Amino acid sequence: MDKYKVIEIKENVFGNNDKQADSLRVDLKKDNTFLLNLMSSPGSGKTTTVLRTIESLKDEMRIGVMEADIDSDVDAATVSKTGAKVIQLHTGGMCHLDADMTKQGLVELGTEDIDFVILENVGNLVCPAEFDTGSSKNAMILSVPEGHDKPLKYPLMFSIVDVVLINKIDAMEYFDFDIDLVKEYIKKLNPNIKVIPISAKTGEGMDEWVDWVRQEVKEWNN
Ligand SMILES: Nc1nc2c(ncn2[C@@H]2O[C@H](COP(=O)(O)OP(=O)(O)O)[C@@H](O)[C@H]2O)c(=O)[nH]1
Ligand SMILES: [Mg+2]
Repeated sequence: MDKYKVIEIKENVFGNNDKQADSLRVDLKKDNTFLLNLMSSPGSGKTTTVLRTIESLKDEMRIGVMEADIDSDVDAATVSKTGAKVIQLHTGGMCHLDADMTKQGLVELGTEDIDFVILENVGNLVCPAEFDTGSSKNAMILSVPEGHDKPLKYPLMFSIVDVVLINKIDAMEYFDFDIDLVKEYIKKLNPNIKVIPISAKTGEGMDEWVDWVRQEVKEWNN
């Protein structure tokens, strides 16, 4: 049997989310725990990227994963096989996590023995962009089959993240995906953003991604 907890998290409708997010960041900083909020559409490769990231960093830092989903435990079951500490969060129909829900997850996960927590947010390019989870940094994945026009359709998501992974570049030849154009769209929305083309399948580009994570975790703990 794989070992992971499944918890039902509830939205706190009375709190001020921005304030709760700031306060969660202060607590995480004190704890030397770096929280990465990873967002994307369903199927763009979050879980596959999480698996590769754990594989690359598990000997350097203690990693925890919070898998958020409306109802299933599929991703927690997959990630628990890596040996990383993982819990499944059920949002009970909500298509995002807010800071209080994230905190409920972190309390259940237990962060005292964790340096780096990855939150795989609910698959959606709209609602998760509207709620600060209290994360140290925000990342998103855009995969090649989704098309290069997505920054034009979901500008908020592209403007609130620190890094965009362009995933499934191994499949580039089968899709009409203009990587230079997508970078141009993204930089127009968010000039300071980092864009990293990867294939979570073949591992291409993963070194640059993992270096980014390593650097951010180091800075957070300084
Ligand atoms: N060709 C290709 N397929 C990928 C890549 N990354 C993920 N996939 C596939 O895309 C599907 C969805 O991936 P998953 O990680 O579950 O996406 P999530 O829903 O965002 O967590 C799976 O069939 C993966 O094997 C990639 O880099 N290249
Ligand atoms: Mg997933």
